[in-house]
Amino acid sequence: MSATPRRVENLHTDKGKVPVYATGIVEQPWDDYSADDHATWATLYARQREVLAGRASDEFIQAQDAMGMTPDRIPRFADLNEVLRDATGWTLIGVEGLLPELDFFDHLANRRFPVTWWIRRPDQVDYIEEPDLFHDLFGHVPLLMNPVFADYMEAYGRGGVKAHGIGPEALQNLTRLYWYTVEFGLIRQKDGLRIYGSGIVSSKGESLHSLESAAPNRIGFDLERIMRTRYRIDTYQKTYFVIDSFEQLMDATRPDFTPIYARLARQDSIPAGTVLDGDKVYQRGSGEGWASDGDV
Ligand code: HBI
Ligand code: FE
Repeated sequence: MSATPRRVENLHTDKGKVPVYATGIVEQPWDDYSADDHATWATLYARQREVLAGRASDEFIQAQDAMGMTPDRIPRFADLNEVLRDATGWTLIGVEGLLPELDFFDHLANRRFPVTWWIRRPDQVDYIEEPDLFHDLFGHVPLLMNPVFADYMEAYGRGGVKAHGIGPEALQNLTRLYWYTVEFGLIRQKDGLRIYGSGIVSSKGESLHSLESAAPNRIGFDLERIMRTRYRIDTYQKTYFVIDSFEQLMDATRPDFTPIYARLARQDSIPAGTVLDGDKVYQRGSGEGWASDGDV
């Protein structure tokens, strides 16, 4: 067994937090996880499953159970890969932390999902600034069992590789799409709004905030609206976008985005907390009705 890889975390400088990018692929050092590591997984897993009952989308809960994830101990990537590969052809690879965007997109385009090999320390249980094993494994991996979402993630990766070749503005537009769907997306079920975004499902506070707080906007999915909307990474989101289904998400990514990027380049970006005329605004936790300024 090679030596345990080192944790790669954001650098805290006098200019604030600077993300550190590492591109290496590492074997999951499963035998090196400490009792604290497994206890952190168990605590977070049990707590989140309790919070997510009635709040996470049905697909998320079904997928996580189908994967055979449990709170007992940190899952082995090799075990999950057997189930995941059969279901949708995706496999997990161990990484040290955040990857440069092109590396990340290339992995997604080849149905490889990068999972950080290390889990947060016990004192970081309530908040950690960068994606750790819990965020990636508990938050991102289950929905890769869902065939439509699995297709969306591959299509997203392919789009990311293309956007990277077009330029920084196209990349920014596309990164916003990832942020407001894969990381912080809500989905409408007949019994109400539910969470599917990984950044929400892996956070107790945001799981409650996203559905029950009066503060954030909840706006119906609109591709170009999302691609224009700015976001912050260090606070709860001011706006969540709501899809009707993963098919809607997959359909939205079918067209070639090049003309969309060209159109967006001529438009201003939208501050995160803004509501525009014509936005489909959902009330908190609502399932059926939505009201918009232009509603008749
Ligand atoms: N790297 N390991 C890892 N995990 C991510 O979720 C990730 C990343 N690099 C870039 C990134 N996400 C976002 O900028 C995406 O929007 C591309
Ligand atoms: Fe993430």
